[in-house]
Amino acid sequence: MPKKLNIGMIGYGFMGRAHSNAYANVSHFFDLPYTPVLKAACARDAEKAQAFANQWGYESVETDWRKLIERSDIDAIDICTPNNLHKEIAIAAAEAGKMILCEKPLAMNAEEGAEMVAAVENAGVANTVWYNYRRVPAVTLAKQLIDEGRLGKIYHYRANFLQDWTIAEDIPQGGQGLWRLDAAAAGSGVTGDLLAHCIDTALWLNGSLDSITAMTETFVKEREHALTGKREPVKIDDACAFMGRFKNGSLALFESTRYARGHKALYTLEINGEHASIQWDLHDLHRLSWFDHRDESIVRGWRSIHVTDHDMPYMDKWWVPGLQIGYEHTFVHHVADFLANLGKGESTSPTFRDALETQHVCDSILKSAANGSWEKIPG
Ligand code: SOE
Repeated sequence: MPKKLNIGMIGYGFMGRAHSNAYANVSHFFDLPYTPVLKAACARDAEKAQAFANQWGYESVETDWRKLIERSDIDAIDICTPNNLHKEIAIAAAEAGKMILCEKPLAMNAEEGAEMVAAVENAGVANTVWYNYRRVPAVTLAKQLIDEGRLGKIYHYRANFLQDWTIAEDIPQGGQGLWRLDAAAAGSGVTGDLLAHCIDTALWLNGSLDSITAMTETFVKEREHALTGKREPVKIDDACAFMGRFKNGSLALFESTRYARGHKALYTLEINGEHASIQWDLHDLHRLSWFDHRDESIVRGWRSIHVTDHDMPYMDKWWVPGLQIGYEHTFVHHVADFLANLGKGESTSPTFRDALETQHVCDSILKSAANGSWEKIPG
């Protein structure tokens, strides 16, 4: 019989829903040593917190996250707030001995991130950061193929995360939903929000980055602030591109923007190795493209692997081969890994420490863009 793991969820937006869905469904599909219980939902607005709790089946509601953390019936805190609250909540939760599942990016910057790492490591509490795209089965399969050496030496890693939802100048900054445009709440723009996903996946698949040089742009310079009603300077980056070198000698070329008209969430990656190449595209997330130069020349070409067979990562837990899964399942996989690892006393990657490396890369990108410099990644 699995043990119960009582979840205290802070925040009720897009990610609060994605994580709640994962907790609610994981035990139906995975045999695990723990089963999550939706114990309490927390948000400042009591009515909204209650509506969220009713919708997802949380047993109780809190309006002060400190009270939630003090509760002895809560085992794990899930942080789904804007980025500027991650540090304070995570440190308080760690000091109270709670496990922590924190939404990405880890923090506003690496300095904050380092304090959070110290807090969870000193407290010895299980921790993870929700960089969910690692757990798309096709991406996990890419990791397997790379680790098996099938690509040979890696020469190039290319990634993009393109959106187009902030082009209109009359979109305000700040407030619910739009805090991502407010530097005081988000820390940075696309660098921490989108490129951080690409960096997390890249560090996992291809190892650490050594150095980078970057450029950023803020296309709309002023927006009304939802909280003050005044037009205020926009301090986030709307677009960011960087190139760099990985420690394994391969070259990096990354781009993210919210100004690529026609693209809603186009996360693509391509890795070129000595023997073979891989491509993946979030809009077609259940497929992995594979080119192997060792194939006989008359049949050599890109193949599109439909990642649904039961010998492919996570897929034996879902439907029959040929039937695909989607975005929400990546969060289910993350919770499943977290609970399975908890049973073994092991940590679940990306841990706070893993996510701090991504945070260092993001900080270096912003520093390089501001100074026009090449930056060595610290650590
Ligand atoms: C931004 O639009 C956003 O929702 C990110 O915050 C998520 O992390 C990304 O997965 C999808 O886009």
